[in-house]
Amino acid sequence: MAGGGKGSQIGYVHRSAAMRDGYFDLIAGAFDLDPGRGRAFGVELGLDPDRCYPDYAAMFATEAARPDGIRCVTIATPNNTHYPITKAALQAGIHVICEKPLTFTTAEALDLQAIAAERGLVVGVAYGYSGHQMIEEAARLVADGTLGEIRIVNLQFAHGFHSAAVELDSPAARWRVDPASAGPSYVLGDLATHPLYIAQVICPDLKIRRLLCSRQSFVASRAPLEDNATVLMEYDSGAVGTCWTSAVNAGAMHSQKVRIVGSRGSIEWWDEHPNQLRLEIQGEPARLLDRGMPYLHPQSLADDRIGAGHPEGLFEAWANLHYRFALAIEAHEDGDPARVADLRYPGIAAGVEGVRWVETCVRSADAGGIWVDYV
Ligand code: INS
Repeated sequence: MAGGGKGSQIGYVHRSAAMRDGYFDLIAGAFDLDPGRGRAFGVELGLDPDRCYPDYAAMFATEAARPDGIRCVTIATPNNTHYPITKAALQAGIHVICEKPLTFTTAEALDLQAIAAERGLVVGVAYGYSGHQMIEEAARLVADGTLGEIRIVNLQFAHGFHSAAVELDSPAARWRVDPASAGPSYVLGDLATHPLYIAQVICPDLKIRRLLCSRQSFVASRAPLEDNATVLMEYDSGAVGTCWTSAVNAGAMHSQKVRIVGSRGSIEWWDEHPNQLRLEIQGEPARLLDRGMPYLHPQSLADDRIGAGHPEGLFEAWANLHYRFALAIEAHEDGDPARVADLRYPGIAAGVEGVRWVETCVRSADAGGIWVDYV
């Protein structure tokens, strides 16, 4: 593991999800910019002190030379380090599971994609919510035509936790609003890429043709990084989309919602109630589909862990993705990546797409909120 040490918002979720099904073990880490604190953290987790490294470069060099060295690294660091750490890992022959957004620029993301392809390595991206069972069900309902032709994609990830300048007291918030560590955006990259990827999973045939973005910094000290943004999208098929993302939606919890509207009906998923999917067919009573129930598509039940009625949550969603990352890694190591061609997981292509989308949104917003082609 690189990053994810003391004070990290997400390190614990990464570790728990990776180890849930026994496919991964935590055996080495460069957990912190402060080597002493990183080492203490690793020892507390039960690691061999010799495998708690001062930095990622030392970890990759030493581990690559060990017969029992790490085969995969989780990167849970601020955004500005994703590109160099992922690149160094791939060059050392190590698979990667990286936080989003994958890089600052599309060019960097494409560079990683080329290296991963050349070396036959997996890069998984932590779009964790996409591992929820009901996202799979949503994808099946669109694929089997239940909704009819898709017309409207309505995305939202708008929490209220940063309605005031909490970054003054919170290191986890501070780097997110600093362009040096966060990159060209705050909420577009940090939040909106989650529902964006979910929409890609549910509607894989929709390709964005052009988009328009308007972004604001309601807490002025965050400028040029936005804490609120609205995006309009047009797809090749004639469908349209919107995405509202915010960290200043005062009073709201996560408010991550995905609504897909077709010519016959709509589905809606909300991450605060991830075990349910609302299905509304025009002219019929609305239905609330529940995780684990036999009326779901067999593929949606494939990941079922504890049967219907018991709430599953973020850890299970992330664990589902880690299970798929593990299958993908095995297939690549066997030299047979085609074996997992149908496996649905956020890989390098999803990482590239997220970065491309953010970059295009920023280009549109900074030109005054104009339509720009999505290329
Ligand atoms: C959000 C949320 C997301 C995470 C973001 C974070 O509060 O928890 O899941 O990806 O980085 O800022």
